[in-house]
Amino acid sequence: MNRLTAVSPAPHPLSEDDESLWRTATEVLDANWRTDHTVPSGTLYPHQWSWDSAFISIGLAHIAPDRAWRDLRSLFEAQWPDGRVPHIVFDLGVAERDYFPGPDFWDVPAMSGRPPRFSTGLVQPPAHALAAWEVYRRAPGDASAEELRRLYPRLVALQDYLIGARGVSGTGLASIVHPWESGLDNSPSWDMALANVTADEDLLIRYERQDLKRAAADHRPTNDDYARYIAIAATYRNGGYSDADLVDRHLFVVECPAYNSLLGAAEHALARIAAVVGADPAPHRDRAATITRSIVERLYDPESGTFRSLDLKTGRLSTQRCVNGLFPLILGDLPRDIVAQVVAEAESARFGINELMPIPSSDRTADSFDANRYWRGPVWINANWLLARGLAAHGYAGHAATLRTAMLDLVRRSGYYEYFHPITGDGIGAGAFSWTAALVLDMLAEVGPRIGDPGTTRMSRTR
Ligand code: 2M8
Repeated sequence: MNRLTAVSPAPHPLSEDDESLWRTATEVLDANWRTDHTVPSGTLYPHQWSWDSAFISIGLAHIAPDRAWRDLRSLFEAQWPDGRVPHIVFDLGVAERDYFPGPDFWDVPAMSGRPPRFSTGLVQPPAHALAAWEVYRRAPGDASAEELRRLYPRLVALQDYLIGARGVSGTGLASIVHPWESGLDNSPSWDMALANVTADEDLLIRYERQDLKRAAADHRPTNDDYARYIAIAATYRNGGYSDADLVDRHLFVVECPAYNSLLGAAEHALARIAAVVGADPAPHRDRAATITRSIVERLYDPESGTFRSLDLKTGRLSTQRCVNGLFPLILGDLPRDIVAQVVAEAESARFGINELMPIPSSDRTADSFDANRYWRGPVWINANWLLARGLAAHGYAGHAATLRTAMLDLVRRSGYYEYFHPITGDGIGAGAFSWTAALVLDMLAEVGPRIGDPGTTRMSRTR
C-alpha cells in the first residue's frame, strides 16, 4: 500500500501537544491511503468520496503533495463525459456488502474507459477547484503548476455541468437532486422537500442498510428518511441519470446555499488557476459574480437575515436555519450588509461562535436540533474550517481564530472523529476520519487566520 516512510515536519515549530497532533493526523491519512486515493474512513466509507477528496488533498499538501494531486487526479479520472464528477468512485475490490448503496444499486454503465458500476451517478459539493488552488499555494512549484494545467479543463467541465444541466432555474445556480449531493445529508434543510416524498419502508426490506451495522442508529438518518433517500436515488437511476425536465420528473430538486457558495468559490479559485495556466480568468469572475448575485436574490431571507434552501418543486424556501445558511460567508464578494447579518446569525444563540465549541450543523434552539444525529446538530470540522476562512476573509479575524482554537481543542480532546456532539464534544460516527485529520494539519500549519480575499493574501500572525 506504499506507506509514508517518514512524518513530514510542520512548517514551523509546534508545542509538544501539537507536534503529537501533527504526527497522529499524518498517521490517520497514511492509514486511509489506498493506492491512488484516500478513503474517508476505513470502516464506514471504504471508497473514494468526491468532496472528501477535496478537503483531504488540502491536508495532504502539507505532508505528501504527490498524494494530494494523485487523490484529486484519480477522482477526476472518473469524470463522466457530461462533466459530472461522481459523488463516490467505487473501489471494485471492496465487497458490495461493505457499503450501501454500492455499485450494484447504482448500476452505472461503462464509460470513459471505466468498467460498468465504477461510480454513483450523483455529484457532491464542488470544493475541488478551491482545493486545487489551496494545494498549489501550499506546495508551489513546477510540478504543482503542471497538475493545475491538467486539472483545469476538468474543473471547468464540472462547473459547466453544474451550471448547465443542473442549472434548472437558469440563474447560474445549480440544483441538487438528492440530499446526498449536498454533503450535509441529513440536514433539517431538506425536511420540507422530503415531506413530499413517500417513505416506502418496503425499500428497506429490499435493500439492507449497512450503516447501522457500523454506527449507532440514533446517530444516523431515521428509517423513514433512509427509505426516501433510496426512492430518490432509484428514481434518478431509473431515468438513466438524465437531468432533463427535473422539476416535473424528479422527486427532489433543491438549490442549497452551501452547495452554491462552493460553486461560486470554485469560480473565484478558477480565476486564479486560469492566471497560472495561461487561460482567461475573466469568464470565471463573471460567473462568480452571477452566482453571488443569484444566491442573494434567491436564497437570502431578509426577515431572518439568513440563507435558506429553495425547493424548486414548490417554490418555497425552507423554514429551517442550518449551517448551510452561513456558507455564503466563503464568498469574498458577498455584500457587506449581508455579511454583517450572517455573522450576527453565527454569533446568535442558534449557532454561537465561542472558544469552547465550534459551530453546530443546525440551529441549537430549533425543534429539529438533534445533538447526535448526523448533520442535524453535531459539529463538523469541514464546515467550520470553511466558515473560519470566510470570516477571516471578511475581516472577522477574531472569530476565525476562535473557531480554529475550538476545532483544535475538540480534536485534541476527542480524536479524529467524523463529527462531534455539540454539547459534550464527544466523538461520533467513524473514528480516524480523513478530512478531520487533513484539516487539523492545515490549521496547525497555519500561523494565524488569513486576512483578505481567500487565496490571494499571505497568512499573518494574529494570535
Ligand atoms: C456522508 O455521506 C454518505 C453518503 O454520501 C453516507 O452517509 O453514507 C456525508 O457526511 C458526506 O458529506 C460525506 O462525503 C460522506 C463520506 O465522508 O459521508
